[in-house]
Amino acid sequence: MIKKAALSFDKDLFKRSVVYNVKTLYRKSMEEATPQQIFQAVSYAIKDAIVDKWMTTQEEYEKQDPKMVYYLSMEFLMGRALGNNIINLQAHEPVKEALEELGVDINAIEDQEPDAALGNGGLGRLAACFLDSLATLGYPAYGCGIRYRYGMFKQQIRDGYQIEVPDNWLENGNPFELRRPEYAKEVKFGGYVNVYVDENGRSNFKQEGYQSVNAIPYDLPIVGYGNGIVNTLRIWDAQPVECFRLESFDKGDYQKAVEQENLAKNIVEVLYPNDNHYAGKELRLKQQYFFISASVQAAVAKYMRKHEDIRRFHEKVTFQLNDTHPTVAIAELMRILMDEYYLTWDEAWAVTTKTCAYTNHTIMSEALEKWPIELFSRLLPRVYQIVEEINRRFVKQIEQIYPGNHEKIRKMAIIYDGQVKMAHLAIASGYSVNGVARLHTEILKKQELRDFYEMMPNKFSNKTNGITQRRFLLHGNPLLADWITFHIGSDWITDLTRLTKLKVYADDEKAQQEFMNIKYKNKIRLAEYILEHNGIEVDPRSIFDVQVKRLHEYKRQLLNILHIMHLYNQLKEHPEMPFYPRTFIFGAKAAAGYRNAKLTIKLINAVGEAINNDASICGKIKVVFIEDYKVSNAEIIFAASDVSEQISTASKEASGTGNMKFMLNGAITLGTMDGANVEIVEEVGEENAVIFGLSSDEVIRYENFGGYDPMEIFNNNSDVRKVLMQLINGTYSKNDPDLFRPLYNSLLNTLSTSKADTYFILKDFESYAEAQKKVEAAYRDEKGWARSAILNVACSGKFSSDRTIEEYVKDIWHLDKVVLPLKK
Ligand code: GL7
Repeated sequence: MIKKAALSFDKDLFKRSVVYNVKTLYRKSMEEATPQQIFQAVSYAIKDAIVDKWMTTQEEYEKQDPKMVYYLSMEFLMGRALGNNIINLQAHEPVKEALEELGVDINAIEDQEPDAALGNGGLGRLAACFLDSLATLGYPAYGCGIRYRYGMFKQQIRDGYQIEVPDNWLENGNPFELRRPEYAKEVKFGGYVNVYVDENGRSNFKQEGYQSVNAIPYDLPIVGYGNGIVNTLRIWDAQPVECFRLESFDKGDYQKAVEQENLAKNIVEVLYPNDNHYAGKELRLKQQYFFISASVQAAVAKYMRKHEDIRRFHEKVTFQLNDTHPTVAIAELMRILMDEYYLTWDEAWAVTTKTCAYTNHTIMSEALEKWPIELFSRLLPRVYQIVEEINRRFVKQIEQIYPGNHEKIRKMAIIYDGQVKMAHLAIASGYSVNGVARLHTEILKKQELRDFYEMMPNKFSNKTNGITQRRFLLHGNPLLADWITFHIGSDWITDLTRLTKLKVYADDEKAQQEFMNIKYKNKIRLAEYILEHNGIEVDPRSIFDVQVKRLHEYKRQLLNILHIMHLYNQLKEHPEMPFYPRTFIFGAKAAAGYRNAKLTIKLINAVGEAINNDASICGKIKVVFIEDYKVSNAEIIFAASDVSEQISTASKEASGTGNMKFMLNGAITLGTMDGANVEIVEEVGEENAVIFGLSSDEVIRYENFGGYDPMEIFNNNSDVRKVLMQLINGTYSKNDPDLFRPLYNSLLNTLSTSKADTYFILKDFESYAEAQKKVEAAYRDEKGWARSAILNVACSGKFSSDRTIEEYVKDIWHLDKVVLPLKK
C-alpha cells in the first residue's frame, strides 16, 4: 500500500545517511556494525527527517502564538520510539525497503531499542497516547516530566518469583533526545522564608538558606501522523548547581556542596514503581517539586518572551495535572506570580485558577496523596505558606456556604489533621476536575468527591480514556491494519470511528475467515515469542485467554488463577469432559514491596509449572506468565488475544485502557461492569462481550455495611473450598505448604477481625466460572466468534485517544489547531 508521504520520503538520502552514521559514529561499515549500532545509525537518520518538521512546527507556534496545553505528568510510558516515528512519518514502506537493500531487517533493528519505561501502567501510558493524539490532531502541546535515569524495573522470573532488575535504559544513549542546557532552571529546596519590606511598603518573600539543583531539559520529538507537526516531550534531568570547588571547602561550605551534589544525583535517579499506591517518601515530593518548578518557570519565561502582561497568562497557557502528582504546580505558579512578578494575591489567584485543571485517575484510598505538614513545610517553606493561605481562604468559603458545618470542613479542608491533601488543593484551585470513564466520574460525583461536587458542580466532567490506534493497531498489528485498510480505506488511522464500516463484514464468511486467519498468524507470532522467552510451547489453535496489566489485588489476577486451579481439578476428575484447549496468558509487574502481589505471581507460576507438565491432561490447559510485560511486547500480545480479561472488582478500576487495546485488536471482553468496560459493552452490545459479577452499586453497598462473609461461600461451595484448601495443603508448594497462606488469609481470614476478601473474589467466583463456560461455548461456534470479534473491532472507534483529546480541547483547554504553511 503506497502512502502519500512515502513519496516525499527520500529513500536514497536515508540509505546514505544510515551508512554515513555507521561510519562516523562507529568507524565501521554496515557489514561490521552490530545490530545495536545499526539501530543507532537508523535512529539518527530518522531524527534528521524529523528535525526539519520539528523546527517548522515550533517556528509556526512562535509566529501564530496559539494557546498551549502543558501536560504535566510524573509518568510517560512511551515504549519504543523508532518504529512509531517511522509510522507517523508515513515512511514505513520506504524505510523497510531501504533497510532491506542494506541487508537489514527492520524488525530486528526495532528490537534493539530499549523501551522508554518512564511510567508504571495505565496512567503513564495514557499520557503517551495523549501526546500522540495531540500532535496528530495538530494541537500545540508540551509534555513535561522527569528524565529518570532508571525507568520501571525489568522483571525476571526465577524459580517462579519476580526479581527486579534495574532498567538502565540510557546505557547506549538515547538517539532521539536533544539536551538543551540553555533552558536550564534552578529549583530550590528547604531553608526558610524571610520577609523584606521594600521602599513601596510591599512585603517581599525570599527563600534563604536553601539547597538547589539545576534542572536541565531534554527534548524528545512527538511526531504527528502524516501532518508535519512535531510537538515536544520535555523531560528534566538534575545537575548540581555548582561543581565541587575547593574554595567552598575553605569557606566551610563543604557539607553543603556535597549535599547539593547528592540532591542532584538522587532526585531523578529512579521512577517509584508503585501503581495506584502512594508511599509518602520525601524523595518523591522532591521529584514532584523539581519537575514542576522547572516546567512552570519555563512556561512563564516562554510566555514573557512574547507578552507584556502576566495577568493574561491563562489566555495562552493551560496546565493539565495528570493525577495529584503535579498539584504543587498550583502553589508554584502562585509563588512565581506574586514573588517574581509582584502580582497581588487576588491577581495571582485569578490567573492560577484559570490555568490549572485536574484529572482524577483512581478512587483507591491508598493512592490519595497526603503529605505530612512537617515534611511539606520543611522541603517547600514558601510553597507551604501559599498552600496555607489557599486553605485559609477555602475554609472561609466553605463556612460561608455551610455555616456551622464543621463536618464539611473536616472532610474538605486542604490542610487537616497534620496533612496536606493534594486532591483537595487541586479541586479547590483548578478550573476543571475530570474522571476518566463515565462510571468513574459518577462515583466521584456521588461518593468520593460528593462534597466538592455539591459545592462546585460546574467544574466536574467526564473524559473517557482512549488509546492511540497508530501504535496499538497500525504498528502492533500490521496484518489486521492492512486488512482493514483493504476493506474500508486508511482513514481510520486518523479517524477511528470509520471502523464502523467494518460492520458489514461481520456476517461475511470470507471476511470472517480472513480475519480469523490473521488472528491465527498473530497467535503464531506470540507463540514464538513465548517459546523464545519462556521456553513453553503453546498451541496457537487453543483459545488465547489473556490478562496483562499491573499486578494488584483489585485487578484480581487471583480470581483468574483460582479459576484455572478449579478447571484443572475438574479435568483431573473428569478426563473425558468436553474441554476446548485454552492457553491462559498472564503478564504483570508487582510493586517491589507488595507482598500479596508478588506471591500471586509465584502462585501463577507454580500452578503453571504443575499444569504444563501434567501429561494426563494432554495439554488442554497451558498457563504462561510472560516475563517483563511492557509496551513493546504488549503490542504483540494484544494482536494475538482471543479473550480479554478485565475482571477488576466493580468500582475499583477507574477506566482501564488495556481493555480498549484488546477490543481494537478483536478480542472479546470477559469482564465486570467496571471502568470503561461499561462503555465497551455499550458500544459493542452485550451479546458480543461476556459480563459477570457484582455491580459497582452492589460492591459499594456491601462496603458501606462492612463487607460480606466469605465463610458462607467457603462452607457452601465445594469447588471453592477445594481450591482454597489447595492453597494451604502444599498442592502447589510441596516443600512449603504454608507458602500461599497469606493469599488464603486475604480471602478468608478466620483468625483476625480484619476484613477478608475485600475485593469480592469468592463472591464473584461462581459467576466468573459461569462466564468462562459461556466463553468456551462461544468459541466453539467459529462463525459466531469471528462475527463478535469483527464487531469488537468495528465498534471500538469511540476509544481512540483522538476522541478523548478532542473532548479535552472542547470542554477544558479551548485550543486551536495549528495549520502549517504549505511547502513550496
Ligand atoms: C489509573 C487507573 O487505575 C486506570 O484504571 C486508568 O485507566 C488509568 C488512566 O486513567 O489511571 N490510575 C492510577 O493511579 N493508575 C492507573 O493506571 C496507576
